[in-house]
Amino acid sequence: MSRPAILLSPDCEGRTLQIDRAYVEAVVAAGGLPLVAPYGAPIPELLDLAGGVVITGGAFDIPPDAYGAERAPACGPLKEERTRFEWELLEGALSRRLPVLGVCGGMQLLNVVLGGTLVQDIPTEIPGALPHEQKNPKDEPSHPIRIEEGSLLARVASRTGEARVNSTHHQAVAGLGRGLRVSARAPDGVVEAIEGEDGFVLGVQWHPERLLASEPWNLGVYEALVRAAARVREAP
Ligand SMILES: [Mn+2]
Repeated sequence: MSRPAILLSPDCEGRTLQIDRAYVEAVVAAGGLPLVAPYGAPIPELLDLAGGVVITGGAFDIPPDAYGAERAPACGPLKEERTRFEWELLEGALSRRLPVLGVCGGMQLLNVVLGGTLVQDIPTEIPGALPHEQKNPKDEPSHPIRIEEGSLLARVASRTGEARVNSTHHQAVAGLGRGLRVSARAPDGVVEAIEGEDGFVLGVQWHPERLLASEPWNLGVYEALVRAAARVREAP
């Protein structure tokens, strides 16, 4: 069986598009074929090739007007071209019922595209929250989460209850988007994973691709995406 293609959304710095190789390595390790989806390429034709899509994370925030909020002083920098591209890619993937994984900011975008809202800055909006911007290296875990029994996440991670994840975000899911449910939270209540009701639609607030060595259950997240993508490509 050939490897199903998994589209990865890149980051941009000026006119340069770039991707953390951890995403590429995780998709390859999971049996998929990673393809970087460049801004400016026709999205419908990219999606014709794809078995699944990963919306990646980055050091930027989603424009608050996308979810009907005033921009708070603590909201971070925006990358509006990137958000527009990822929004269209995500909407296209969801409308085709392609498997989708949103990572970190990609999970937040998944929520917003489906009509949900965000916490613009955890430290100023959630007093007493855990540190969600870890100081230790990203390939180590920093805080626990609790995974909901019976969730898609529990199946793909092969575990329920407590697990440890990395954390490099200052925003979080607030109001849930249409058809989404929470599948993991941190001990302070911050939403750490969301998922759709059917098909493979999963958002994780941490970076599973950076934890393959220290918390190997995270490979299961990418393996489940690739298995779902293989089923899409084999469907008549
Ligand atoms: Mn976190």
